[in-house]
Amino acid sequence: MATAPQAFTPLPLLAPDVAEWVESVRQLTTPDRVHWCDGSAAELARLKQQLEKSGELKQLNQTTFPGCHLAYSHPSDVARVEHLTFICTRNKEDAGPNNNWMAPEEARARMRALFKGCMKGRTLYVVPYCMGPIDSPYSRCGVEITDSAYVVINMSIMTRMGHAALERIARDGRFVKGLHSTGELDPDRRFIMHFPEDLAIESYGSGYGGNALLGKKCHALRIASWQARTEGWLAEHMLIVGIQNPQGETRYIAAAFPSACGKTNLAMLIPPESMPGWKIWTVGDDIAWLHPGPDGRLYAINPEAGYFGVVPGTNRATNKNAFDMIHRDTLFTNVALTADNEPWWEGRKLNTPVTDWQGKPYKTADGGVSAHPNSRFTVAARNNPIYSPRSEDPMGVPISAIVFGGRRREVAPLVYEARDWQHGVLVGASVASETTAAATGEVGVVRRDPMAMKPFAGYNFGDYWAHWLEVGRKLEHPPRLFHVNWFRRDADGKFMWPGFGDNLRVMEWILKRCAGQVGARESAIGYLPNPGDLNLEGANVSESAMKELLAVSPDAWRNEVSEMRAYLKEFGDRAPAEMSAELDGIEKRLG
Ligand code: OXD
Ligand code: MN
Repeated sequence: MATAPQAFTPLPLLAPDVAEWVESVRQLTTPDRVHWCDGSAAELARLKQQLEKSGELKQLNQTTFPGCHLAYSHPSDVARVEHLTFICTRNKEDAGPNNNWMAPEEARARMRALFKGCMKGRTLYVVPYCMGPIDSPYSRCGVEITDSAYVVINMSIMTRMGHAALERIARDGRFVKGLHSTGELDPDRRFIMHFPEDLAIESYGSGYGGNALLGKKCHALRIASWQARTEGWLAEHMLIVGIQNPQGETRYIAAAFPSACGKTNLAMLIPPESMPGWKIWTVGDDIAWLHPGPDGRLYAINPEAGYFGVVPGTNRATNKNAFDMIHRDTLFTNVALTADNEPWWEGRKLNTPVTDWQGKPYKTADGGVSAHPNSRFTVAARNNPIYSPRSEDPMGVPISAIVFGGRRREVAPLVYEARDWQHGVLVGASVASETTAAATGEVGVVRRDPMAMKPFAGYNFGDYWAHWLEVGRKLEHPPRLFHVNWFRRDADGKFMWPGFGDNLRVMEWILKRCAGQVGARESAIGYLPNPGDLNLEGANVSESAMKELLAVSPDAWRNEVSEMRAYLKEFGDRAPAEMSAELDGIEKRLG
């Protein structure tokens, strides 16, 4: 598999730019070997064997978890690192107050010093990948160079990786350059740098998730959002789901939620028993690339081919589809282990752990968690029992509604509809959420996370909202825009909405709104369901809870508007005037 150090192999002749770049990186990083990944099953099997031998990968119980493995990360390397993530545009204003910025020359110089000789004794893997179906005009390609075989295995699941991607790069004549090294896994020598003007990413010192699988957050969101702005489309942190009603009609919704608000659960939703005849199809669970289509509607593709999902909390009751899906051909990272060599996590329900997410003996009596709260599964989307065949459609799926959501104890009602696209852009920009474990930092603090893109927009949010407005103007039949909040709590701190499968009730109302089949109550903040229009048959929600879930408190919203004004101010002139006009409108309607 691994070849002697070499400058060229027959493959790169297909894409000479790739070969030149790989050679320059080889000279800088001085690996012992260079391996061009072809994406074959044999290659994958060899890589897994190699990591099993070195102890970096552990085979799990092959009777109950066939094809499944476990990897442990370095204990200091368990999540994305936003404070070490930079957007390096020539002009600081282009990165905006929403990003950390570093001048490109300074960033390049720092990274060059880190990468110099860093692959000595290691293999340099060249990973050509395509984000989106290979034959879609909406797909975009990249090449990740990495010294981590674990990253290669993840990329082979998460993207269309190998030969076909390299061929497409040769046809496209362009690709995103991603350079990654795990370095020493030293938090003081860790940076995730983005150079949108050069379509380039440089990541050093982490082997974890979004820091290291460069196709995902770095390319498909940060770099792609920049590319999308220059090309007239949107790269968004959204799931895409097909919802089939009992009449057999399927409509598609894209939905943006901050990390760990149940995106994967919504994308793989299981209808409650009291809603027979409904069916859900997953197109994507994390990222959507949205393009105005020839018929004036908005079309979405999922650029990814797999899921990198949070494990804890997954069980038969919360998400049976996901639970079943991760029982074969799944790579687990940082979960615990049972005595029978099965993966274990908090909320799995079955069995008990004997070792924790670092492989150390675990005693239940200690009270701490055994699986890391941000432990993950990497699994092919095709493993999903409700994988939508339309995921492979090169033209994508038409989007009827875009749904924004956050994790809010109060203020935001269960669901409301924006008055129009422009108001909807403000609604999206106002998304806020209580923080969770997916990013390092404090848990439980409310932070603004516009369109759930705070950690992922590759440029100034002011310009980003202007671009959203621009895309809306181009759409003859734009999707309707909504906001949901599954996380409202009562005075005792208890969740008021059952969530999970019951969220389909809200989706049903949303789709009825899109089809013009149901009216709504106009309020200062948008349209809310009329009492009785939300299908609650078989749901365990009291009438009084429902009333509270759909209430709009003028005081709380006046406060929300003034907070939002202060937030927009941070973006100065770059924040579109339309957004303040929308805030004026809400304030006026609040009276
Ligand atoms: C993710 C995230 O990992 O949003 O998908 O943090
Ligand atoms: Mn995400």
